[in-house]
Amino acid sequence: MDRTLIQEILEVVEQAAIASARLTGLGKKDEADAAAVEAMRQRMGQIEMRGRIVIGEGERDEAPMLYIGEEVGSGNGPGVDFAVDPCEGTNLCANSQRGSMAVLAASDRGGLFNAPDFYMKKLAAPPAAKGKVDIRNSATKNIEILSDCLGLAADELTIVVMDRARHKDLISEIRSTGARVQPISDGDVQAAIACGFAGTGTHCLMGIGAAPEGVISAAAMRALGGHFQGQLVYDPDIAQTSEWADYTKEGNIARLNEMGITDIDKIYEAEELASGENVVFAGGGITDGLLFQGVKFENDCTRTSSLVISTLDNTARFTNTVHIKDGAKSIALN
Ligand code: VTB
Repeated sequence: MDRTLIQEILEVVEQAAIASARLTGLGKKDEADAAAVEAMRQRMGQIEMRGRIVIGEGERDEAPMLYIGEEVGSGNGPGVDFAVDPCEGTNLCANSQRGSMAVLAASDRGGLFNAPDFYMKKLAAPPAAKGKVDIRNSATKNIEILSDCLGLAADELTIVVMDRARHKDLISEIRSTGARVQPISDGDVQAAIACGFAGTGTHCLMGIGAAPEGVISAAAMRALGGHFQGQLVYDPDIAQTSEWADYTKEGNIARLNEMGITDIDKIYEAEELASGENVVFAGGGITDGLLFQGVKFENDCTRTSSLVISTLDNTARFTNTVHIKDGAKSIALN
């Protein structure tokens, strides 16, 4: 991978964000996702690379595009692996709520963990707390450590947790320390990355979300120097999701084993989930969010706001782009 890829990848998430933003608020989450997928794939096709999807829309038989194993790009050039989530937070997009974005992570061949479509217990925290908080600790202990590392009292900390039945006890425990809980309906990737930047008002992400999204969050946090750890969740009693109504713990363990994952309780560090020599994260706002604004459609242009974080040059680039329409007469500065 080289630095020219950063610009190309930026355009990939911009195009995906624009495509699904056209469907924002229409209550059509599958269509919004499909539009982002198509735009992402099309723009990826123009990149001089031997790209491969390692985390995508599903297995080949369930996803027409950006399926796991699909080759993307021109077929020449560097080998690049991608984890993509073209419309992260499809419900947020469908309901025109904050926090929906087009995201991907890229790395050298073999540099991203091929996460199974399972759940993952996650812990994300700012760079100052990296390696100090630990997913093995209780929430109470981690809040104590976070408080020390950030120089903030517990009641000055905001911990984001997905608003799910499985987190009832976790939420009570966090509140009992005095820390604030911000429950979110969706979009734990954005919440995780927001922990990597001071001033977002998000200090920590705790709890269980999807594993594939965990790899994308890990890539961003690795490149930023923030803390991220993940542990696969295979017990339906812990995940408490209707998605797993017909699954058993034993069946899930067997599925993991079939995929070659035998150390099922392993705790993955960000550097293991995104282990490549170089890692790039890119996110483009579909709706407004904590990190950047959503797509704005105007008479003469379309505006996008994106973030690319890269170990290639140790940068986090926030980019506002004006996509000029044919025959544009007047483009405001911002
Ligand atoms: C998680 C989370 C995502 O969907 O995948 C969630 O990581 C699904 O979890 O950010 P449930 O099955 O419990 O609903 C998102 O919130 C959005 O894609």
